[in-house]
Amino acid sequence: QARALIFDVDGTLAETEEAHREAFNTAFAEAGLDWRWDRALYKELLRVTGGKERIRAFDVSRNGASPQLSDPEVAELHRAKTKLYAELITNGGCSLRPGVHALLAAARKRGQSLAIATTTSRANIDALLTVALGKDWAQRFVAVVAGDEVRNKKPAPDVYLKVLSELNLPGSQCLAIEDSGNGLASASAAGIPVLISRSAYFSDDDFSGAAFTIDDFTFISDEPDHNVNA
Ligand code: XBP
Ligand code: MG
Repeated sequence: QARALIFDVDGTLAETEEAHREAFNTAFAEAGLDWRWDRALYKELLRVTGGKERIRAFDVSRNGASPQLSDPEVAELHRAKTKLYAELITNGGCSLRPGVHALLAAARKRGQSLAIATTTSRANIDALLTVALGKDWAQRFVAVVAGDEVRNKKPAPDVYLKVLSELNLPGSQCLAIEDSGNGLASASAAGIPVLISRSAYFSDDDFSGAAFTIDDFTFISDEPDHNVNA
């Protein structure tokens, strides 16, 4: 069995992208921009990982060589988006995907270490997991690495390589749990086998490089999620 399970966050632990999308759109409106990302457009934009990078890519796709926003303006817009996202998650909640609580509990029982490798920011992980797992959530994870803590975001392997060095394990002894083609590429490039759990936005990505592909985690346990939330 794998000695550690390394989890992606967005799309894998929880279906967060609609909250991200709403936060982007509210930030655009509050900044006086006439930008609006509907689901079809957001699905395309999700190919670009990272919120700041996604805003920049959209600006360039619209305005070519003379983008509307400077780098500091992109950073400020993304700061506002991050604040709005945390508010949405903290006030509205966002449950973990079905079976995730059971999977975390089962891994713990088996003695597997848990880790997180994500493109989003630490503030966003904190908002999500404080609601879902409680304020001491970080104690369950041996390593947590977020997007801005490495040079290159997924599909580059950086975030997974940093997790492996914190776990002090080779990739072959771990299992990455992901939902997107970019996540699969990132973990694979770090030498980690990947289990894909298909999510709302990425279900039609190419997962031929994955070790396993499943639709959700409900096979893990018959126990209702709330019984294994300890
Ligand atoms: C998630 C992302 C993130 C979120 C938005 O990718 O790409 O950019 O969409 O979060 P993954 P930020 O699940 O592969 O980590 O705005 O904080 O980047
Ligand atoms: Mg993901």
